Amino acid sequence: IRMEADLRGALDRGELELYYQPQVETRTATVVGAEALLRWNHPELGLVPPMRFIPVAEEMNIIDELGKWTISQACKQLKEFHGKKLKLPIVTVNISALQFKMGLVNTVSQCLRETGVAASQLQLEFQEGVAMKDLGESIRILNGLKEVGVTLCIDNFGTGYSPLGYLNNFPLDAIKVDRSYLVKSLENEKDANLVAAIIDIARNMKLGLLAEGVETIEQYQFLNRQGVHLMQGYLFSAPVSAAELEAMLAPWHFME
Ligand code: G
Ligand code: G
Ligand code: MN
Repeated sequence: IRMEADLRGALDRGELELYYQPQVETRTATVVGAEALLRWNHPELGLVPPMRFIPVAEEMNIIDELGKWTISQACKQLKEFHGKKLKLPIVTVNISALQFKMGLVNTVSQCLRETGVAASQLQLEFQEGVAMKDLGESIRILNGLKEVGVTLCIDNFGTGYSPLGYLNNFPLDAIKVDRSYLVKSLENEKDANLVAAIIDIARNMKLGLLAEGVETIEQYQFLNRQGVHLMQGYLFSAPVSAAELEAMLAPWHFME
């Protein structure tokens, strides 16, 4: 209840912060991207996780404002790293269902224009269910985003009770294998086969594939055997502050 009142001013008071979880190309051990994860530094409650305040923001109808801040902040961070000649090819931002229908194309192109960041450096990720309602409208929005030039990724692939046909209807670039499949895949062969099948879907449909929630060396080895080389998870790094991420980035030597 008080959270509502506080959240209204959180943006203005600068209490929101983006954390970043590195995405690693395992063959070269390089950070090739980072997922932006929103945090709220509440003066009394401490660090409030997004699961607690994003639903509140949606209810309060300020999710578009919050989402705009997030996209803009991600772009500013990209610009800052670029200015420092640090290599971070992509930042990927989570988009919630409500935000998706709230002028997202305009918001994205405005943020890119204002910061001068290349559209190809920004990725948007959303859950399967997000675009399932109002299919025609969703496809228009997704096509609009592709026209702007950002890349589109399905988060938590396979967990959304969505008919697989959307893979043909949506202009997608990549999917993220949900952590739950990965955990189970090391426990029994059936689940391992399921992960292999998901990997085949991505390959056959020419989609990028990233495994999320990689926590153990065994999981890494399993994925490696399957030919998956793009990973994100605690094994590599938890979500960290921008300053901590900076320390993990290699310089673009040709820009010297
Ligand atoms: O690290 P973590 O607790 O941050 O994230 C929890 C959940 O919150 C994830 O499902 C993630 O997708 C979501 N999330 C994190 N940041 C954002 C954001 O900026 N916007 C939206 N809509 N969801 C986010
Ligand atoms: O729904 P989405 O995939 O955006 O959620 C990302 C969430 O997963 C964030 O809360 C993030 O902190 C968390 N996360 C990231 N890496 C790991 C991991 O290796 N293990 C677990 N359990 N959670 C992770
Ligand atoms: Mn995500």
